[in-house]
Amino acid sequence: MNLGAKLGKFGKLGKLGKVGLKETAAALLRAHDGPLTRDLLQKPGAFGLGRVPERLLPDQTTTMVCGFCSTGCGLEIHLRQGEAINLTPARDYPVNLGMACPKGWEALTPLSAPDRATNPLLRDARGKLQPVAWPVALGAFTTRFKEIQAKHGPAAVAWLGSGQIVTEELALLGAVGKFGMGIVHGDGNTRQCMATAAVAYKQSFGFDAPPFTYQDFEESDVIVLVGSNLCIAHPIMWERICRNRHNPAIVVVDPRKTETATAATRHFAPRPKSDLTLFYGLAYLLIRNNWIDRGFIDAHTAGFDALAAHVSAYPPERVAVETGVDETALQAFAETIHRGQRVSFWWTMGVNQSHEGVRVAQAIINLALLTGNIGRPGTGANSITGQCNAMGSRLFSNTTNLLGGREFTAAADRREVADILNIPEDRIPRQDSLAYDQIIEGVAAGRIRGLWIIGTNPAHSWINQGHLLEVLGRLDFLVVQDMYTSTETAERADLVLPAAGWGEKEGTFINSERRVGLAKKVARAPGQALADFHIFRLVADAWGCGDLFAEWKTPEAVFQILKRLSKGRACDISGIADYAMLDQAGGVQWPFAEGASLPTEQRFSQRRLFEDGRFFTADGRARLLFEANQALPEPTSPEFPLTLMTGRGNSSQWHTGTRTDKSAVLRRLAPRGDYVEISPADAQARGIATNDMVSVASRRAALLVRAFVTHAVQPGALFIPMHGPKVNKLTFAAFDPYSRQPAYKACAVALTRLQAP
Ligand SMILES: Nc1nc2c(c(=O)[nH]1)N[C@H]1C(S)=C(S)[C@@H](COP(=O)(O)OP(=O)(O)OC[C@H]3O[C@@H](n4cnc5c(=O)[nH]c(N)nc54)[C@H](O)[C@@H]3O)O[C@H]1N2
Ligand SMILES: Nc1nc2c(c(=O)[nH]1)N[C@H]1C(S)=C(S)[C@@H](COP(=O)(O)OP(=O)(O)OC[C@H]3O[C@@H](n4cnc5c(=O)[nH]c(N)nc54)[C@H](O)[C@@H]3O)O[C@H]1N2
Ligand code: SF4
Ligand SMILES: [Mo]
Repeated sequence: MNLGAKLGKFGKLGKLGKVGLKETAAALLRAHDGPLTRDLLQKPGAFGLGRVPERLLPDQTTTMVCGFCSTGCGLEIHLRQGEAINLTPARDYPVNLGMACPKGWEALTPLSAPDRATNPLLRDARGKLQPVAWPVALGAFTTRFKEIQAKHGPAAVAWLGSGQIVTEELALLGAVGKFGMGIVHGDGNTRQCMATAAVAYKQSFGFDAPPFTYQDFEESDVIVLVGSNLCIAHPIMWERICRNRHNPAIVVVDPRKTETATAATRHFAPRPKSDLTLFYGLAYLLIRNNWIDRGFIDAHTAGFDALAAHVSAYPPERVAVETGVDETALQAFAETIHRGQRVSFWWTMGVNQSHEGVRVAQAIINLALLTGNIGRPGTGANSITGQCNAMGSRLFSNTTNLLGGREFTAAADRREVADILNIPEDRIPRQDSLAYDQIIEGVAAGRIRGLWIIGTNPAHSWINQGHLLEVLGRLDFLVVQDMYTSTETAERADLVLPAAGWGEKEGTFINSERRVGLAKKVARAPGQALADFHIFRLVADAWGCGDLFAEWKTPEAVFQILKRLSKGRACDISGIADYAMLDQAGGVQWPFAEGASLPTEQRFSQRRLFEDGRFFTADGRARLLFEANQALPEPTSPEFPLTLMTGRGNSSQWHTGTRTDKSAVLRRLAPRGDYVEISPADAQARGIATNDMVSVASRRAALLVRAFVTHAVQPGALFIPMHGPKVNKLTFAAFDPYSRQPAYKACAVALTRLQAP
């Protein structure tokens, strides 16, 4: 089918005219991939465009994965003269089957925003950010960071990365940072998001391995969603549930009556942060009624007797008092699980962002293990991921673990990586990185003086913002590498490095179901902005360690390195030949070892883990793990009597809004300004009506927002979306002790109506 005919299918696109091969070739000539390192330093300005992959030539429509959430939908990008002009959801892609949410539909718009970073910016003597040429920027980067390291030791420079850049970039950053520049501490925004699930899986299953495939949404007869507002945060996963033909019971566990709870068949609304008690209470009932799978437990798990003893202290009477879920409801919940033939448990931030999140996640994992609901279609203890490449960052960012899920502290692992990468072993740190919050505290204490922030906006998104802003101000040198100059974090930088974004560069993302998908370059980055990949290569060269990474020339070359790093491990991707194979297959789920084959039709390309009941622990058994409840870090008090929860507000706003706020369509779909959800009881007690201006105050700050009185929240609780820039002024910096993930979803606040002037 020629381009005109192909695009003609989409009414929205209108008439495109003919795109001649000549014009395309000219576009290809204008765009080049060139050796972007030393050449570039000598010839600034002659770079930046990357290669338009040749496979785009024949039909001018190409499929690539979305760069917002972890669903990883396939989008068909329609090109004219080598550049994207529009997109439509891919119908054959096994993830989304022709669907996309508003962010996906609008994914190209943020690329042309006027506040794109087009030049490196360096703060001058008068404190103003001024455009500079790349060589000057790289000079400042290396001089300042090297000075800091020389004076205060290598660990005095740290980085914070992102689950929103491609795996190849994450691996290059991790390798250049730790093996090249001698940086000891690097972490990323995946800590805010997935650390709890990663640690829970590692402890329970022996590897950070979400077991499911999206087809499980369609195969289950009972679907339990915990702390997950799937309808707005992962709308296409919700669409997959809507395709389920087994008339499933859909059970939502969320203190709020969310969009998802409203669409469910049953909603349990426990008090905020009472999940651990609730799930131990369910385990109690399942065990007491003998609604468990003894055969599975004996063959494939360890720790049953101890768990049974532990949960015996959680009878329904206690659970009802502590959670607010009454005994009849609890009994019904247990029965629903028992009756299900294929029960799947799914969780997201309502679980991960908690002071005891790891144990809550494991309490959910325990329910799946106790009832043998794992390794079969429609089952599983399934953590839903957040960002498009949180899974890539969990495996290959060289931050929380050594490349490929290895240990920095294990000599054998270090040797293996040194051999695979052909680098001296003593370049590999022998210690774990500090976690994000510990890096921030390192800055506060003066141990960390230089910080390099890539693809994340902590000045908006980090917990207890007042403290963070104060701490950022103490840095000797702050480098921010972002697509935009206007982010709250970039505005505080000493040096801004302009980055290309999704759509302007190549590489792979790993989605929630472990599917490696391809992102492509379909647009030119503006001005002198460069792909993060090229920035990292330039940094390596400027630093003087470029030779160590001679093999890491292009994203696809790095993909080949990732294959070697994964070989023989749980996350084996050595069977994926190259990008072309990913492209043709509609992504490939790990593990996919050398020699494995794929079904011919993309949509049958589905795999789940643990079908043989063997887990990644040494003895092959999953661990049943548990612990006593921990006190809420900031309980309510007479002065601050309400619990504030935060999270996603709607399907068209993405986090700190740097991208989604640039689309007029998405702005239209989102509410204007900050608001707080208040229960009718709490509103009435304070004389508050919808649209009144109210103050929500915590011990740290007060926020003025619009009131939204709704039955969605229970008395005693409030909810404010995370998209407003000041929400985190209120939040209390508490962390899960094992995952060090911030507990964004509970702090004590007071609510008052502002008097009319
Ligand atoms: N539109 C949109 N989609 C997104 C994102 C976005 O910014 N915008 N971000 C992406 C990312 S990175 C992530 S991590 C995901 C997050 O996806 P979700 O985790 O689904 O989103 P949240 O709104 O943060 O939290 C989910 C729910 O947890 C509930 N909750 C709060 N406290 C508790 C509790 O104690 N127990 C229980 N059981 N529930 C509780 C909240 O009421 C909320 O409804 O979304 C992804 N998708
Ligand atoms: N109160 C509260 N706070 C929260 C949460 C909550 O539920 N409540 N949720 C937390 C969670 S789960 C998450 S994931 C975080 C997200 O927090 P952030 O990571 O701070 O949020 P984003 O807005 O996605 O920021 C990504 C930044 O990277 C830039 N960027 C995008 N693509 C690229 C690229 O390719 N290269 C480079 N160099 N830059 C790029 C964007 O412009 C943006 O500035 O927020 C956390 N904060
Ligand atoms: S659901 Fe997620 S991956 Fe799919 S289109 Fe929306 S933002 Fe993109
Ligand atoms: Mo997230």
